Amino acid sequence: MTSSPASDMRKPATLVHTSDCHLDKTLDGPEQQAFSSVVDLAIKRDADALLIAGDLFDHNRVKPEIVHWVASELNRYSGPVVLLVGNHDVFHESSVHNKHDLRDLYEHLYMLDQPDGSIFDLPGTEISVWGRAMVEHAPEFQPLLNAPKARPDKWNVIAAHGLVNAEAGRSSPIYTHELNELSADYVALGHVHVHSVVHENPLTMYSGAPYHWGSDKTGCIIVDFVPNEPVQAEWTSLNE
Ligand SMILES: [Mn+2]
Repeated sequence: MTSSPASDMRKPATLVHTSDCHLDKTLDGPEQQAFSSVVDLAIKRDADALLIAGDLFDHNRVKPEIVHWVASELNRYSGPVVLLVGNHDVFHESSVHNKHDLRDLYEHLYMLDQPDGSIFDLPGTEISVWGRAMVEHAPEFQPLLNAPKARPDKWNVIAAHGLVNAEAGRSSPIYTHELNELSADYVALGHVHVHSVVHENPLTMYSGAPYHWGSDKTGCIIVDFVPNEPVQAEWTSLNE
């Protein structure tokens, strides 16, 4: 969609998309086990990158042990990891991400930390990820505002944490008309804990949480970018 088939020189790439991990309380809790399974899947599928679309942490008082544990898990993978914040770990002054900067603990971490948006071209791959850091979960925060145009030499991914087609007054709204206007190969959403396909063009999905209480349906999304083919994104169970 971002270039004509004849000129598509991009190398194939695989991205693992997760969100809403809500790591918080204890080591060896179900949230931790599910996060480990996501890392296992990224390793097994030899993914070029891992994207966490917000709410990696459940709150801003997360103990340093949890943050160090996350870094040790990411080190098992060792590829580029893109981190967007969500409403549970918003990027304000007392954010968990200001107290414990994962970038100090994991050298391949790319943090979308700019409220007006930032973009990373991930090394070793042609995947590029843009997203806006949430500072306040409020109706004024528009996760997709001023998203950049896709570049033909990149797999253009947009990451956003918010609520699709929210009623007026809800926080961090994402609207269908905005999705229609995006130019991207894939839009990776977080916030809703159950996986869904939100939009077809560009392909837009909530990954769902790797674990959420009361459900045995835990998983994440594997996105395959192949030149001259539609983007393939498939929700994959972590229970197998
Ligand atoms: Mn959220």
